[in-house]
Amino acid sequence: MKILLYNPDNGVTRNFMPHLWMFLLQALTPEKHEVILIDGNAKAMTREELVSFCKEENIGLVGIGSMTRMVARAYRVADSLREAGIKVVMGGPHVTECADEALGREGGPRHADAVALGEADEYWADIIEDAENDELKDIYQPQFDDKGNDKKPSLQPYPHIPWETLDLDQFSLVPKMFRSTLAKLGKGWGKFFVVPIETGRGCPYGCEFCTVTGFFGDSIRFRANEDIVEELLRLKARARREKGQIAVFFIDDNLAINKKRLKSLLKDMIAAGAILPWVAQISANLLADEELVDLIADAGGKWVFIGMESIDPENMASVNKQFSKPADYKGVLDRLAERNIFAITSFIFGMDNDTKGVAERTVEQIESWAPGLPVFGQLTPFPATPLYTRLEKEGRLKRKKHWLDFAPFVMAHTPNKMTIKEARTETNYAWSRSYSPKRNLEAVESIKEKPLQFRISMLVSRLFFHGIYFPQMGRRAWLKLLSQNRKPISGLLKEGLSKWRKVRKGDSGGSVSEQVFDKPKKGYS
Ligand code: B12
Ligand code: SF4
Repeated sequence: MKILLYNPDNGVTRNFMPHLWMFLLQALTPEKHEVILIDGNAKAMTREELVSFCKEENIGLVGIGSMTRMVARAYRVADSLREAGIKVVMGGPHVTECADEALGREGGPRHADAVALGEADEYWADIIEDAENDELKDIYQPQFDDKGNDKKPSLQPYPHIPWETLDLDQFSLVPKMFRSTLAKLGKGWGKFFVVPIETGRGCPYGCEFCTVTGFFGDSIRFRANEDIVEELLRLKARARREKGQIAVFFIDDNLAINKKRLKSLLKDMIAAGAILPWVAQISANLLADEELVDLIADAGGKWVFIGMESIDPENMASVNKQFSKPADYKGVLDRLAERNIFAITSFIFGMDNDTKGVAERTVEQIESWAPGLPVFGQLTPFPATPLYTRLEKEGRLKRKKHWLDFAPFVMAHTPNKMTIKEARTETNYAWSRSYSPKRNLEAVESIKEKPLQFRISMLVSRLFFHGIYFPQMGRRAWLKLLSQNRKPISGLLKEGLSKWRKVRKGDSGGSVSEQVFDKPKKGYS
């Protein structure tokens, strides 16, 4: 049977990396079946095109995965496929919590032939077998243990995802208009992929707004170090073979949740030379450990995603995240920046103690720290979270099923101390100020003592990052952005060119790129 795994586009713009679940389920599919992957964020297709594609390819089963924010879109795609007689199974965090909605048991239309609850690793093959025999059940879920809890996959062994041979072309991040020019610049510049890798699942912290503790559980399961190192080495070999740039996103919710285990993993990566540039999510409270931060730098860590949420400790307490202390944020970012690691800092507006002006107060603080990539969202009650239950009890939910009429940056409940409209204005202010040409220039200049490649990385990341959250896909949008940011771009280009000329005149050994992009010094600048 031919199976299509489809990820609907998120309605904003493209994701910067593919979703792991597709590769994982593909790897867990019995060999006799063929699996095709399409990510709507990377390869835009109308519903009609998708249906024709499935018919032409004789697809027997479509698997759709979705977060809450794109579930309405996922349902529409599923409806079109089912109308054309194609079987659909849906999985992921949203339908796990709202299975009845997907199955039309709440009075609305039915969208899926079957739903997959929780982690599907151990029963995905059963779904395929039942689909092949035309015996799909409504609901699939993990087996239960003696206490009636889901039996979670141990992750040891972990499926072999054949990164070395997978067709990743739809996921190259270099915009088409720049590919040929960049390819001429040097080895591997025409292609760039960010590949998701997990090293463990679960989080014990239970922040009020988060689905992770409920979904993956509060005890953590880790993969074996050797297995992760082997996966990284295969990716590194591919990057070398194809002369492409590959970076890794460790998608664990908190890579350092067990510091001892992370240190041992990083030491194993360093010993095996399994070093690729990587990004990981780590909470601020775990980044005070100097040895750990040194190891992160030595093992290739370039960016750390930190859920900072708010600069107001009262807000942090209100969402059960008081373990993360705003007073520590500056120190954490400085410690990282000393090692040339920068942070993607995530903030939430519309929290219970937020008042008008919160964006300005927050951004002012952010601007006094080491530069990074701030991200701003709003407090969102995802189904089955403690936050959803609390707001429902308090009668504060304005749109109980906000996902069915998803609107970016429009809150589903009224914040305590401002209106929904004000929360939106605050969020827009924070984004536009933080990624203005003025701020981009300041961010690059604030690290002028750093080697050239870190400043280029800071600027390029800033230009791209805004595009993850706001549409920035067309040639005109890009040209406008480049023109607005011409000052730092031309400054860095000039510096790079003059270094390049010097290197060409009096060659002192090593490759041109090694000499232009100074090798980072030990002891850090
Ligand atoms: C990586 C990640 C991202 C990446 C992008 C996603 C990507 N390309 O991978 C980034 C950083 C960009 C991101 C952004 C956001 N994210 Co995010 N992200 C994650 C994260 C950390 C890992 C996802 C992952 O790969 N997990 C590991 C895989 C193996 O698990 P899985 O996807 O759940 O898949 C398993 C099962 O669900 C099931 N399954 C899944 N799909 C399907 C489909 C079928 C057919 C079947 C049978 C089974 C199945 O089988 C899989 C194997 O067991 C999760 C948290 C988490 N631990 O999952 C949050 C998470 C998915 N994100 C979340 C959110 C809210 C967001 C944002 C909206 C945050 C924000 N306010 O901006 C944005 C949205 C961005 C956008 N434009 O869409 C929420 C979603 C909650 C919900 N109910 O929807 C999560 C769960 C985190 C949380 N705090 O609650 N995210
Ligand atoms: S927000 Fe992060 S730390 Fe808090 S429960 Fe979710 S995954 Fe864990």
